[in-house]
Order: sequence, then structure tokens, then C-alpha cells
Amino acid sequence: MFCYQCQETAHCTGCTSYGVCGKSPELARLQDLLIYVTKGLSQITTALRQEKKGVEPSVNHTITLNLFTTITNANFDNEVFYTRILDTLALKNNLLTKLTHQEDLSEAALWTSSERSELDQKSLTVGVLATENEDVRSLRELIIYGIKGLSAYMKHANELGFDDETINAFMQKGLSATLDDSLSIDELISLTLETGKVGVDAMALLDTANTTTYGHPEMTKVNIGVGQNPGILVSGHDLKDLEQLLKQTKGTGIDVYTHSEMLPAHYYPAFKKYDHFVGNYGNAWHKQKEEFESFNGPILMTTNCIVPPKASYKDRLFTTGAAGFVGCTHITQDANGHKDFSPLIELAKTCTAPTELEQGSILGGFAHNQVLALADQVVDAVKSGAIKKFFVMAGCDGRQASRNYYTDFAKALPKDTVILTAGCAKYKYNKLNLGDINGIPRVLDAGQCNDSYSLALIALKLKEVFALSDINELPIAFNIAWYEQKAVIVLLSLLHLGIKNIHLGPTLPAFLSPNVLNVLITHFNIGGITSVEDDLEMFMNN
Ligand code: FSO
Ligand code: SF4
Repeated sequence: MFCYQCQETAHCTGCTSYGVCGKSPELARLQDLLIYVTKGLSQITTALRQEKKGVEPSVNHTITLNLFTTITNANFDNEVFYTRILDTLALKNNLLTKLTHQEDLSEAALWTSSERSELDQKSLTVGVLATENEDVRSLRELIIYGIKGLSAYMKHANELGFDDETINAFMQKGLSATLDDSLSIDELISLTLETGKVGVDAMALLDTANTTTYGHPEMTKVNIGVGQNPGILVSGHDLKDLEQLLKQTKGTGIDVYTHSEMLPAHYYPAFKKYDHFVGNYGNAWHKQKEEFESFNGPILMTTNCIVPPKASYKDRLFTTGAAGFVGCTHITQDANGHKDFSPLIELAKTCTAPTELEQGSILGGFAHNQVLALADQVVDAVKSGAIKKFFVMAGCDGRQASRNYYTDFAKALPKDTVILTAGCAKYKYNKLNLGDINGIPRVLDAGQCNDSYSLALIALKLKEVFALSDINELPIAFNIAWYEQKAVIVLLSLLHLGIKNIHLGPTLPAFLSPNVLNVLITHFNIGGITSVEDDLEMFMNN
């Protein structure tokens, strides 16, 4: 196997014998094959669009789901991958019959089989290392990981009835381009930047989907203690799943808690009407082994960030959507989009209440609408010098000890600075009680990783208010933590918006070859992190 798509990749170079995330070599090669056939399918759909033949939304959704299923920590069930590969091949063969010009199609578009043994054989030959040139490989993977991140955001928007043919067409064009040996490095670089542009579009679409359906996030205190009733814990990012679960648990005596990236659900007006939606339990994804054990009740993983479960709670772990783990019950969706969560509810009734981890509350809900409502206050604070600088510290948390840098960095920041955050990175400092500046909290949490879009909107608004010609003239520094592929699309989106001097940690992506990294340094002045002291000095003096 060879996989280097996430920040925790072995030795910062690549997982070659087993994934640090728990991905086995078999699972890795099946994911490689699923990506390969999905690229082939995308080449066909791209050609069909060129022939003005149109592509059904269901085909777009197959591609989106295939990509999402291969995101780090999303799905650990080999059988799911065999099924998705065979379904994709069948779909591909069907669409091929509609395509007039097939002469330029690649092997990925034309290859097919229905024999598992042939799938197994093929899967060994189509991985990342099949691209020999290290710079081409680096750019291809950068584009693919960005598009994987996009797929997650599209899937959530789709669940709420929002879609966009232009974004789907781009995703497929981008995947198809990674099969094209004739593209130059420059062409691949411009495709990378275009991926960032579409990333902004997809985050905007999801923002519209979320806010239209559930209202605008608002300043909210979220309880981090526990109640007396048994609970169901919901993790991941899918708000629609949470909504269905809240409806089905109403009046059952079961409480519902959020975990990790689901915390921002509390900020939406639509979820506040549920009295049994009581709080957030625990921290970011990587602490789940301890926290799921002490939760005592069923846990629903709606998206990625599954850590292979311990036997002590495996029978309480349920998956849905793109998530999956062999041996855990998977909740499926019927043709009307309905999911039946009664297995979790029945199990919860037999469980004890969660064991208390902590008490108190955390404050969040500072997505664009809420921050813009405070705009006058914020602008006054900047003008008076009460706020000297904003630090965008969005992104991900992870298990490496080196990430304590972010807690130390947040603690060391001068008192006249404000942290803008989104994603699970916030758990490194959202319980530190960093205080406020004239009533403006020093940690403003916009929401999930996709709500980084809000942070971009806030920056653009400040640029307008201060009548600046360049967003980089704002007193905003970017010290971003990353883990998986959604952070890649967030990064590419920020680059598309023209943001420079982004620092990325705890380590730079292994999939950036020295030459590709050089391009990012030359054009965007991207950097890594060093020590809290040195970085603070560098950021405050820039
Ligand atoms: Fe991932 Fe990061 Fe949003 Fe976390 S980008 S790791 S659990 O912030 O979640 O999807
Ligand atoms: Fe390794 Fe990350 Fe790939 Fe898992 S997703 S195999 S940890 S690089």
C-alpha cells in the first residue's frame, strides 16, 4: 500500500505497511481502485457533457459518494468498497454506450470486470505511485484530495436538497484531468487553483443549504456537562442526520449530545427547539476511544473521523452515509431520504446515562451572519486599537503530541488578539477561557470546517470596511492546522481568495513534492510552523 493523503501519514512520508489511521493494505488498494474507476467514470461524464448529452444527478451523486467514502477515517468496510467499485463499473459501462467519441478515452474509462479476483489484481496497480513523475504525482494528488474535500461538502448540501451542476462538472473534469499524461505542470497548477475557486463555490452552496434549512448560527452557550437520562452521541458533520435523530428521539426520554465536529449544530436556531438536545460531550475525534467508552450509550458516526473502535463499545457504534466500519450496524436511507434510527433508540433505553467528563459551557456560533451583526463593535475595537490582530486558527485537531503547539500558541497570544476558528482545531483552545475584548470573545468559533467560508466572508467584509485594496493588508494572520482532505479544499479556497502567508501545521503535507511546495512558497508565501515564541514574533511583526 501507499497512502500519504493525511497529516498523520507514517514518518511524514507515506503509510506503506499499515495506515496510522487503521487502514489495512487491502482496504487501501480497494480505495485506490475505487478512485481509479471513479476517475474513469468522470472521464466519460466529462466527454458526455462535451457531446451535450447531459449527466443525471444520480451519476454525480455516485461520484461524490465514492470520493467521500475514501476520505481519511470515513469507511473501514472492505465490502462497501467492492460494492461501490462494481456499481461504478456497471454505471460506467452503461454510460459508455451513450458516448459517440470513445477514441480518446483512457484505460481507466474502458477497463471493466465483474470478478473479484480481477478487481484484486487490478487494485494493486492503480495506486498513487502509478504516476512516476514526483511533481505530476504531487499535483494530481493535491487536486484529487481537494476534490475529495469538495465531495464531502457537496454531499451535505445534496442531503438538504441543494446541488450545482457546475460544481459537479468541475469535480469530474478535475478527476479526469488526473488521467491525462499530456497536461503540463503549469496546466496542473492552474487546475489546482481552479479547484480552490470551486471550493469557495461549494462552501457557499453548503452555507446556503445549512442556513436556509436551519437558520443562521447565532451566539450560543453550549453545555459540556451531562444529564441524568441515557443519551445518543452524534459525531461527524451531517446536520440532516442529526435532525432526523432529534425528531425520532423526541419524547422518548433519551437525550442527544453532539461530539467533535457536530458541536456547531447547537448554534442553529432550528435545533434549539429540542429540549432533549442537551449538550456536547467530549472533544475532537482523536479522543473517541476514551470518550465513547464513558459515554455509555449509542454513538452515531455520520461522516469521517472514525477511530477503529474498542471492543468495549463497538456494539454501540453505528454508522450512516459515507461512514462505515465492519461489524458496526450501518443505518441506511430509504428512497425518500428517511433513516430509521430505532435500533439506536432501543439500545439507548437499555443504557446508563453518560459519565460526566467536565462541567460548564463553551461559547460559539460566530458564523458570518452573527459576526456581521457585531461588525460595528468589531470595527470600533480595531480602530481604537483594542483588537490588534486576528488569528485564523481554523482546521483540524489530531492525536500527535506536537499539536499541543496550538494550545500553547493560543495561551501565548497577546490579550489584544482574537482567534477566528472553524473545524475541530478549536478543541485545542475552546475551553481555555481566554476572555473577551470589550465584550467580543477572544475565540470566535464559526462552526464546522466548511464554515471556514464564514471566516473568508468576515475577512472580505473587513477589507471592504477598511477600504483596502488587498486582503493581505488586513491585520489577520493564518496559522492553520490540518489533518485530512477537507482541510485541503479549505486551504486551496483560501489561496484562491488571494490570501498569502498561510502557515500550515503541525507538518506540511507529505504529498507536496519539493518543487510543488516551492511553487506554493513563491506564489503564496506558504510556510510551516516552528516554535510558539518564534512564530508569535513572526506573526505579530508581519
Ligand atoms: Fe476534518 Fe478537520 Fe471537519 Fe475535523 S477537516 S478533521 S473532525 O476538522 O472535521 O472534517
Ligand atoms: Fe496513512 Fe493517513 Fe492514508 Fe490513513 S489516510 S493510510 S494515516 S496517510
